[in-house]
Amino acid sequence: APILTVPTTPFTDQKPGTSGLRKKVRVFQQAGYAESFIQSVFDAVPGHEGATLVIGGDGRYLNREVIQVAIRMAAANGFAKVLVGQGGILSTPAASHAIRKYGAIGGLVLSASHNPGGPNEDFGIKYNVSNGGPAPEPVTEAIHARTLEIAQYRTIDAPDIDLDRLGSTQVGAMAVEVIDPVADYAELMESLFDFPAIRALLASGFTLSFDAMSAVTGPYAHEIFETRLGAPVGTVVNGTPLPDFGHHHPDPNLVHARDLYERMMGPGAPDFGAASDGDGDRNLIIGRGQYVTPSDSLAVLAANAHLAPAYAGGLKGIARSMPTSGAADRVAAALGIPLYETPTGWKFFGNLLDAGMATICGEESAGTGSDHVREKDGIWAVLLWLNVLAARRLSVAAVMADHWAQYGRNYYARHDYEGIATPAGDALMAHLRESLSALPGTQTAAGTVEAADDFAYTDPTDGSVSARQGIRVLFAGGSRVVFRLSGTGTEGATLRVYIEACEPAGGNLTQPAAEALAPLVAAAEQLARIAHFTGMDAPTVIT
Ligand code: VG1
Ligand code: CO
Repeated sequence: APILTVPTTPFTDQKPGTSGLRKKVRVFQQAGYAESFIQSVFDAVPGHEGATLVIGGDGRYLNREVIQVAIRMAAANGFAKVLVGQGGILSTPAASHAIRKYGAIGGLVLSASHNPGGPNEDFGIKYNVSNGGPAPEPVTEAIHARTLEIAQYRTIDAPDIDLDRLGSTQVGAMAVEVIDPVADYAELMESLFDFPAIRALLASGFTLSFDAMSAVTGPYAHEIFETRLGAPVGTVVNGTPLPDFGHHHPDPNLVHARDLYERMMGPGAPDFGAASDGDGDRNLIIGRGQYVTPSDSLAVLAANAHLAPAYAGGLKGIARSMPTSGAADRVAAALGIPLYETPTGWKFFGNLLDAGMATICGEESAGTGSDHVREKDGIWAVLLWLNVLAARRLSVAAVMADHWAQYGRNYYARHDYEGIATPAGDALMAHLRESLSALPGTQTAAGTVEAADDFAYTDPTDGSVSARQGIRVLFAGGSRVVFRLSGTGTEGATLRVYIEACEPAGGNLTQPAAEALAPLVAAAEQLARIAHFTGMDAPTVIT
C-alpha cells in the first residue's frame, strides 16, 4: 500500500498537560488534529523504525476511529509491529504492562481518564515510553516543540483493521496483532497477590462491590474478581465499557461515585466497596461505614504491603505527589525507608521506580501503584487491600483505627472549584505568588503561618527541575493548605485546594473530617481570597 505524505499546519494548542493531551472531542475532530499530534510523537521518539508500539484506550467516543488512524500512521512511519487491545480496549495499567512485557518502544493510550466522554465531551492521547510509564517532561516538551513546527504527517492507504478479532493482520509492511486486553494483566495480578487467601476471604462471606463506572475496568474486574477469585456474579456493577460512560463522569470520588458511597454508608452495606475511573488507573476505597481517603489508603497499603507476596521483602521507598497528605511519610519514617515528594502526575514517579528508589507511589487523586508497572493501577490497589484484609481478617474500619492509633491521623480533603474563567484562576495564583514572602507570621483561624513556598522538584535521578508546581502554606505540626491549578481540564480552569490537618498518635483521631479541617478551610479563603477571585462561595467538588 502506498505511503502518503499529507501536508498539515501546526496546531498551537497541543501542549500535553498533567497526563497527555486532552481536548473536547470536537477539537480532535478537526482535520489533521489527531494526526499532527501523533506524528509529533513519532518524530520525537528516536528509534521507532522497526520497533513495536502498543495502542489501546478506555473505549470512549472516538477511541476506535483514532486507533485506526494511529495504526495507519505507525505503518507509514516504519514501526515493525503494533499490538492493539481487542475492541480497542486497554486500561492504562494494562497498556503499561504490555509495553514492558513485549519490549515495545512505547504506547499510545487513548483516554481522557476521569473526564466525561461522548460527542460533546472529552478525548485524549497520552504517549508512554519504553519503561511503560507516561512520557517524562523532557519528552513531552520535545513532543510539544514538534507540534509547533510540524508540516506534514505520514499515513498509508489501507483499510481499517477488524479490532474485534484476535490475531494478526498486515497493514502495509507492518504487522498488527489484536491482543486480549485482560489476560496478561490478570496473570500479572495473580503473580503479585495471594489469590488463594483472597479467594478464601471471599468464600468466608466477606462481600465486595466494585463499581467500574461503565468504563474500562469492567472486563478486568469481571475476570479477576468474579472468575478468578470466585466473587459472586453481580459483584462488579456498571461492568460494560460505554463510549459515554452512561453519561457520568467516570471519576471515582465522593461526588461522581456517590451511589457507591451511599451504599457503603447505608444498611446492608457490603464489607468492601471500590471503584475505578475511565482508564482504570484510579481507585476509590470505602469499607462498610468507613471512607478511606486516597492519601490514607497509600499509607495503609505501604504499612501492610509486606503481607502480599510481591512485597514480602519490604519496600525500597515510598513516593507521593506533593499535595498528597503526609500520612505516608509517617509510615516511611517508621519503616526507615526514604519518602520522595514529587509534583502532581504519575510521570514524575517513573525515574524513581526505574532506579529502584521507590516501590510504592501514590497521589491524593485516588492513584496508587507500585513498581509492577509504571502507571497508577486501580485494580492493583483493590487487590492489595483485599490481600491485606485476607491476612489480617479485620474490617476496613478496624484497619484504619489501628493505623491512626499507631501513626496519628492526617485529616484531609480536596476542594475543587471547576469551570472558573482561566484569567480568574491565573489571577488567584498570581496573587498567592506575590504574597508568598509576606505569608509567614500571618494569623489565621488555623494558627500562624509558619512557612510558604512555590513547590519545585529536582529529580534525584537526572537532575531535571520542575518549578511552579503549587503553593504550599505550612502551619505548626505539619498541617497545611496547598493551591494549584488543574492540568487535565478542557474548559476554563479548575482550582484545587488541598487541606490537611495533622493529629499525632494519642490525639483526637475520631473527629468528622470536615470539623477537623474547618479552621484550615477558613485560612485558605483568607489567604487566597477564593470567593473574590472565582466568584464562587463553595467548591463544586469536595473529596
Ligand atoms: C489530576 C490529578 C493528578 C493525576 C492526573 C491524571 O491532575 O490531580 O493527581 O495524576 O489528574 O489522572 P490535575 O492536573 O487535573 O490536578 V488520570 O486518572 O485523569 O490520568
Ligand atoms: Co485515570
